[in-house]
Amino acid sequence: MDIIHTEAHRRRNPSTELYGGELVRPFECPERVDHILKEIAARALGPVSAPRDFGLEPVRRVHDGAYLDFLESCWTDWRAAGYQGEAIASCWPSRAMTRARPPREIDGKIGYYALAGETSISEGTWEAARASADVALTGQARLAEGARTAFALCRPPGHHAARDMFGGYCFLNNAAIAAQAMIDAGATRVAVLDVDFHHGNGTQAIFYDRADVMFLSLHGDPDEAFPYFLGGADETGEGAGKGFTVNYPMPSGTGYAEWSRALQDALTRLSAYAPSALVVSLGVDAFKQDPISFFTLESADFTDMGRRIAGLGAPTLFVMEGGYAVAEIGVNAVNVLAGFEQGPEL
Ligand code: SP5
Ligand code: ZN
Repeated sequence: MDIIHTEAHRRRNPSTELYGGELVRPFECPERVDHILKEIAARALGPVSAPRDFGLEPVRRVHDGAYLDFLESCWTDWRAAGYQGEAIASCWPSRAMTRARPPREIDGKIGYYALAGETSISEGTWEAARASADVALTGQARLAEGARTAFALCRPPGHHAARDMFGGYCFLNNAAIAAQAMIDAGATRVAVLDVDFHHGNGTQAIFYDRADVMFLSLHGDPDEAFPYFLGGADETGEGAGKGFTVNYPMPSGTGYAEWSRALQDALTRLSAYAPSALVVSLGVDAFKQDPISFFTLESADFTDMGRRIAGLGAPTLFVMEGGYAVAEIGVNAVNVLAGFEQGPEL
């Protein structure tokens, strides 16, 4: 399997995440990628190559221009304001305040564009986020050139990022950017299957009113898990997109028996949709030892997950998302990819 990776992800290395009222070292850290690369090498999964530079045009197909300007200038503006810490939002256009437009000043601007306060913006974040989108786009290009599958080792992750919002450790929605690039290259039906523990609120919102990109997500029930305000089973799309969003929220303690039944249902619906390409938002935070999640998947379950996804028979781009049990992230992610290559049980 072709693997796309760049060391530019290291430019995303914040020292703070707002967690439980404290500033802690972020769960989403550079070592995550080291562990994945180590496992890729140990199991000879395939060649690792660098991304191409696609520029901002394919990113603009998904994200708002003023939002991209904000991401690019945020760190400079924050430092210019005289702050010593990393850039964190502290005021939002809440339900009580409807003057929802980006203010000129950086504190207001970051609150306008933030969907969560845990994620700091730090030096190099924009550069790393751009490189991460290029990793996804390079994977998409491999599929367009005829590859059956590729692994975009994206970091930072993307699925929480909406058209003009960052948060949940995400800035640019790599999976959505790749899916849109597939459409722009002529595909008429693309699907995004999101197996990250958290609901892919950004991806859902981006494609909510469209029938050309189906979105299916298995995740912790938003009643008890981040991102809390999207991801219910009653969200099924709107307008032309009605019926093309499918959510499987599941409660605390969910194990693979129940999780895989949801996956099987998703795969049945996908099979009926018959996409010309599939993007898998590959988070491995459904793992039982994940420090911020509450499903109980075992490492071996990730292999089975990959095998089942292979059963669809669609050209498949895997895009890395979350997973915070850092020591096991390599085994769990590569298990999915190796399971996919192995193919379904006959
Ligand atoms: C890409 C991705 O996986 N993003 C996840 C972002 C989650 N950020 C919020 C974390 C809040 C954790 N609260 C967990 C409580 C555990 N006791
Ligand atoms: Zn996640």
